[in-house]
Amino acid sequence: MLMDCSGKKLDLRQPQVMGVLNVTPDSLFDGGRYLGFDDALRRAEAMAAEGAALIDVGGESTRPGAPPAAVQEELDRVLPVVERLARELSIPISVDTSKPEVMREAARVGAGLINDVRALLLPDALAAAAASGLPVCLMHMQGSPATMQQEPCYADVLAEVWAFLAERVGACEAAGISRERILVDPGFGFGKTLEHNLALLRHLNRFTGLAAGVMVGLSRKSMIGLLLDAPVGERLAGSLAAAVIAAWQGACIIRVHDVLETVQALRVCAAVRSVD
Ligand code: 8Y7
Repeated sequence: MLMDCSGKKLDLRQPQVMGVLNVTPDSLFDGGRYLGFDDALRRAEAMAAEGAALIDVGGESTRPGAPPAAVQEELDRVLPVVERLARELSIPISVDTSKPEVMREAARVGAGLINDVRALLLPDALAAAAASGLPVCLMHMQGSPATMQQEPCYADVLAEVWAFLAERVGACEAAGISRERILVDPGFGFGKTLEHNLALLRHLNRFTGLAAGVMVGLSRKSMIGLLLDAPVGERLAGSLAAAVIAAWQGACIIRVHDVLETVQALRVCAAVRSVD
């Protein structure tokens, strides 16, 4: 299936890699390294050359405990980068935001997808996303970034995350965003313990029927760190294993920091999966 991302086509029949481009001063892994405009462009070009099928540009840190960014600050960080990359690169540019103002402006300058960790729940976000005509990724989070890792609690994590995403898909459809433009994401690490994350990954295939596809972000997250007892810089192999487990179960977009390595791992996964 091909997803139309503002005129650029995204092939969801094979698992694809989304490269992370943080333009925040304080993100988890590459924070502070890609702040400058020229550095951000170079980094995005490198990820495209390594085989990324899309680039996710984010200007608000959602790491646990992070303070919220002001609207103007986020616009100032994100828009110039989205505009330039959308023009220069042949792959779609995704905007990682929850703010309706950022969605509207990013769409205007050429963004191809809206990636919202708050699943279009902020006031006016659903209307702004619908009006943009862009595909959306709806992510599950329990609580808010400030408090989400304090005491994550579920009676049945699979059922609750599934029900939340199903409700948000329904809300999108009611607002005029058709299913073929909707991706869902269980939100690894967003208000989840290691056990919750492992259960979601083990049973990720249960989410594939909810919308057009499943997206995941597992790259270098603390669940990998906990399993390996490794700092963020030493989580590549673990992240690749998690990416393959997700793709094997049908995830179609894997959001990562390490594009080349993940592209290679997914190519092997896709080749085996395509055998009858
Ligand atoms: C995710 C994400 C982050 C994720 C989606 C990090 C913006 C934290 N994680 N978006 N964003 N899914 N859809 O470690 O898992 O990259 S930020």
